Amino acid sequence: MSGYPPYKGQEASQVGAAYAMEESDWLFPTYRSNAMQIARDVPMSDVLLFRRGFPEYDSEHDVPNFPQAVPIATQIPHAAGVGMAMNYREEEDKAAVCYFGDGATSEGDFHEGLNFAGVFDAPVVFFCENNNWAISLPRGRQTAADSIAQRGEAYGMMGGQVDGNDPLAVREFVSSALESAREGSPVLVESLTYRQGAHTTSDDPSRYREEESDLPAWRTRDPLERYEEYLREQDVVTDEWIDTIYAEADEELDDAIDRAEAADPEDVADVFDHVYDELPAGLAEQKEFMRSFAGEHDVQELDH
Ligand SMILES: Cc1ncc(C[n+]2csc(CCOP(=O)(O)OP(=O)(O)O)c2C)c(N)n1
Ligand SMILES: [Mg+2]
Repeated sequence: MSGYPPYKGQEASQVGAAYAMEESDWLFPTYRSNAMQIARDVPMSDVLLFRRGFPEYDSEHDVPNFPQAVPIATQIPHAAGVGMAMNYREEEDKAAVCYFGDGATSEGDFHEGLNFAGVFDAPVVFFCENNNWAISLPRGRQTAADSIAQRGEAYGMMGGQVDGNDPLAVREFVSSALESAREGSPVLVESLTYRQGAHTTSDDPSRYREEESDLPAWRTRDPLERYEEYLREQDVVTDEWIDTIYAEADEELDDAIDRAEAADPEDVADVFDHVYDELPAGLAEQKEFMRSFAGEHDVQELDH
């Protein structure tokens, strides 16, 4: 894979939000929201294959998930536009959840998307997963505003914060936000969580984040451990059940890795497709060059 963005610590936030959605609602994911996509029926092997350069979601699942956005915040105006389209088409039962990070809120697309959604009553929940980091930039340097949620007010929409390490709280909060969105009032949700791992597998957080900083406190609030403890206290799970779940998850993951590794490498010249209906002459030439270059060289070399 060219690199992988982990989401350890953000599982509850993502799965809680995904479970608040109806199957027919649209999800606008990013490279980070893989737990959300898996909860929305995207096979784990597809998530891994995407990182190997394969087009997304070839498998037969028809849950309305947009392709994941890698350019920061570009999905926000897309979600506003899809929400407006739902209004034009009088699809009153539908809504969209647009996922993005704290860093995305400093992009122009954030402001344009929320502004359109506010003016045109788009049925969209803007789900900002504030994991406290945008690569090496901490949340405190991202905005001088006290919260991200309060920025919703500037666009005439309700904004609210939720404990992103509590799956039940997130589910509850996003459910009511979706209800409001379906009635024509979009909502900005700020899910408070923490990126426990590196930004991606090519990042080294020890270069900008002290191990002793706020990490230990957030680790004690790890959503998986906390929820497991809660379920145990409620006496709704047994040790045996938990062991089975972990064993099944391991097996599922092994299978996904096997599938992802078994696929032949993609044609590197594919990067030229899917932008233009008809490739302009200059790009067609470059595509041919890329093909013959790849034929003469080890494809792996091109990864660098
Ligand atoms: C338009 C654009 N600018 C810069 C980048 C490089 N980049 C990749 S991830 C990232 C930080 C995003 O942080 P955040 O929105 O908080 O999302 P997170 O990675 O924490 O999920 C940046 C700047 C990009 N992908 N797209
Ligand atoms: Mg972030």
